[in-house]
Amino acid sequence: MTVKEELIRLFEHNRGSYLSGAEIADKLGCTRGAVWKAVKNLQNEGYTISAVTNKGYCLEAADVLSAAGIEKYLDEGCGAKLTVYKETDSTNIRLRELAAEGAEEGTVVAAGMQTKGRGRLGRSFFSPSDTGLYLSILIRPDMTAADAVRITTAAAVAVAEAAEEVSGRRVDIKWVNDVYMEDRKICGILTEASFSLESGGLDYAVCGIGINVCRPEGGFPEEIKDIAGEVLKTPVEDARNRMAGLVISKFMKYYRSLGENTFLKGYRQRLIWRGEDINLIRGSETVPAKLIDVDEQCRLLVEYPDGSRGTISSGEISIRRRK
Ligand code: BT5
Repeated sequence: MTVKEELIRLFEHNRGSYLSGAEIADKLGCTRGAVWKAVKNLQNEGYTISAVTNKGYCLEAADVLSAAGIEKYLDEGCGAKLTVYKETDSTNIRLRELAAEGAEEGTVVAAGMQTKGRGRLGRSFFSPSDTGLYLSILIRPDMTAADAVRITTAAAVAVAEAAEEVSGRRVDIKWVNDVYMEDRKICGILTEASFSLESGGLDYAVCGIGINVCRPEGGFPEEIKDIAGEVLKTPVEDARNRMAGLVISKFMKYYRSLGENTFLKGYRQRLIWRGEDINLIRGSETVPAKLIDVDEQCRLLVEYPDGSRGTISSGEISIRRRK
């Protein structure tokens, strides 16, 4: 670990308290000059560190995403191995590379900003700096392609619970991969999987989660200004690290009991538009239906205008409420 990484860990565990340069140098086994240099580096990365003569250095309230910051909120034994970037193209792309190189289950790539955030079907996911949280979790489950939808649905429940805990507000889930608050999308989930040609089973899956924790400065761009929302109306200290720690811990908990569908109750409780008229949209085709529920396989249960019922697998279908 570099002096800078050790220093941020020390600061994170002593938030709000002053530590003298000599004390830090002693704890980290380096020179005071090296401490000063590391402090400067952290300040350049966006950490607010005050330096006061005769008192030392202090990490002020800040919301900078970091491995040490996230670790504070991880459940013991959750088994996550974190790599955190200030900025990257897409955490899913980064993690898929690591997965192909043999990275272990529980490897997580998180970023404070993405330049090529991806949604489903080639759509993009707006991923500005400072206000959003973008993370991907690697798992290597023994499951078939049909069962892989549970990964996305379990992640949606993990995000919903975390957002409720941090904001105190109610969260809804729109089948299959969107998380909503007050009719606005606060999170999208994209699970990308790689299958083994020999077994036909899953080799690995990368579950990518993008959350608008706060409102971006200047608001959301025109294309999504009527759709997107944020978890927190007013910023809360350390919100992104806390959200990240909670989401990862909750997801890993649900993942460990994926076969027992322990997340399904939480998914159904938050399922949006139950009993309402919706349109099922596949490409240019639109089919009217009523949303009934999700079944044990996380397929959408719908009723058509002629009274017949059907189940829809996630695939390439989107749903919209009929006004
Ligand atoms: C998703 O796709 O919502 C999945 C988004 C997954 C993003 C995460 S971030 C970490 C990881 N790395 C990645 O590169 N991706 C994952 P979809 O259901 O296709 O929705 C995309 C649509 O949501 C867009 O076409 C917009 O209409 C809308 N949208 C885009 N950015 C948004 C945002 N920040 N908040 C709310 N809605 C957004």
